[in-house]
Amino acid sequence: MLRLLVLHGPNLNLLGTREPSVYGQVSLPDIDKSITRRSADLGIAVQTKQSNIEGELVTWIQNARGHFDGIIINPAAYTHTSIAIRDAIAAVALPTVEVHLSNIHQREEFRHHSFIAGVALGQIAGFGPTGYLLALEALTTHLASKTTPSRPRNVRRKPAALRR
Ligand code: CA2
Repeated sequence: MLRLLVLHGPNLNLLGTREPSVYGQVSLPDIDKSITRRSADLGIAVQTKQSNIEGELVTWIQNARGHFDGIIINPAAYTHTSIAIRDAIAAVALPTVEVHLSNIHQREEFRHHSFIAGVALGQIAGFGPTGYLLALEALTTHLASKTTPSRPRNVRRKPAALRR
């Protein structure tokens, strides 16, 4: 069974309590519940975690090696500042999808640059909490395509005429 780690960065624990015009009214526990529900439908295992501390996120990413097949992360404000989180993702070499609730490219200039995007499989931004579900689907499809057994490369098939 595929195992995915979902990480939420600083201040995302405030979702649903402040700034609803920017980040909506859905709380983080509600987002986590919908992630868990969709994972069950997809037949995968997920663990969700939130931290306001950069080093804690770095440690969780480092420890993911050997325990998870991929990572979904909303690094929140650390997206725009954290070379440490970027380096941790590059070091564990697990396929990672970057998620943002808002479309960071339509917002203030300082949110346009992501230190994470360059080491991520892809970025999903602007779809609100649905972005996490899109990331689950994308990462599951990506990982399934990597693990589907294929024919050994140097074994020749019989010519069609000789196959029965
Ligand atoms: O759009 C996103 O998901 C962000 O990662 C959210 C971050 C922001 O710094 C990024 O540029 C884009 C901010 C998360 C703060 O969440 C709050 C939620 C409720 C109230 C206040 C902050």
